[in-house]
Amino acid sequence: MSRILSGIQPSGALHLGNYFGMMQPAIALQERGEAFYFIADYHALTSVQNAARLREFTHGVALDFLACGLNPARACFFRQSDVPQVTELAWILSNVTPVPMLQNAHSYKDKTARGLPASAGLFTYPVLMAADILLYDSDLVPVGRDQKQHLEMTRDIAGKINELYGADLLKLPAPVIQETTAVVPGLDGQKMSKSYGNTIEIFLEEKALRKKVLGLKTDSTPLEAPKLTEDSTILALYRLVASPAEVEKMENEFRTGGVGYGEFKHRLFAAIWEYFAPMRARRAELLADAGAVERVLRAGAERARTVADSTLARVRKAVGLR
Ligand code: AQP
Repeated sequence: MSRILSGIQPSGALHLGNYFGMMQPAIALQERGEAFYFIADYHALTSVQNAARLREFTHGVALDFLACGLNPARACFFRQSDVPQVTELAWILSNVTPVPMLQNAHSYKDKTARGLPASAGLFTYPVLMAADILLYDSDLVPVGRDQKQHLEMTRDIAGKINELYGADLLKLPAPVIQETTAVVPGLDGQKMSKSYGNTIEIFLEEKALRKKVLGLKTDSTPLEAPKLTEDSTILALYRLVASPAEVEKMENEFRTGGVGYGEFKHRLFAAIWEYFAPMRARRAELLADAGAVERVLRAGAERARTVADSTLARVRKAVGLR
């Protein structure tokens, strides 16, 4: 049976990019293998440096993931920092990781270019991510396209360890990237991302969600004129949440003209609101049980630690740490 692993950072509220890029495929895969999903709170320290906020985001992301359909009876769901073994593996891996490889990481270059301090944590992020994946002998890693390069680095690092210490020591994982949702665009048409300030959060209040969606950037094509379907953010998002018939109708109206962007945005808002209605209901149920999220995370951590201990013992022995 395949082992599936994925993580999500508690660095803010979850958005449509997180949901369609990673959470939805991860939720679908939990039925097809042995899944390990975690809240990447060590990773979030690279950007969240306020203890109360980190705790609040960690709880919030866990709650939202469960509300979206993560089933703790199928998937082992845990907090990354509850299995600190991962940091020891990251240290071991860092010794075979070439600095130029890390210097080439798009995400590091992008984040520092946008003003995030170039800390050692941000720089070595891909090594910790490799440890996350390799610690659980993962076969498949559902991610958005922005994580593809990090997965390649994980395979390179595992390959180097295996070359040095034994061919089968670490399992080489494969990414699972769904082409249709590989890059979900944000309000300005760029990749939806917290650090671009262009996100549509899944669990916004109705009024706030409407306001955000109506604020989506469009060109100045007048109401009566035909509109371009290619590269339309409205259509790209609508395809994720509306039925095929609704999408076809909107595409036709784009081509023929006569309907304005304002009307399309209202329809997009309504479709997003409806799509997430069952998740909102489940979230309200979870909120009513104060200890529910914590219980799931603790049980998950216990199970994850068993796997982590066994991999780490194997690696420690192979590299000569005992
Ligand atoms: N726009 C997106 N399209 C498709 N997939 C996406 N993911 C994120 N944004 C998109 C996927 O979500 C998973 C969790 O990612 P993360 O925890 O690393 O969050 P993130 O990538 O840090 O999210 P942001 O909003 O882009 O945060 P910043 O701005 O801090 O980098 C991953 O599998 C990711 O691919």
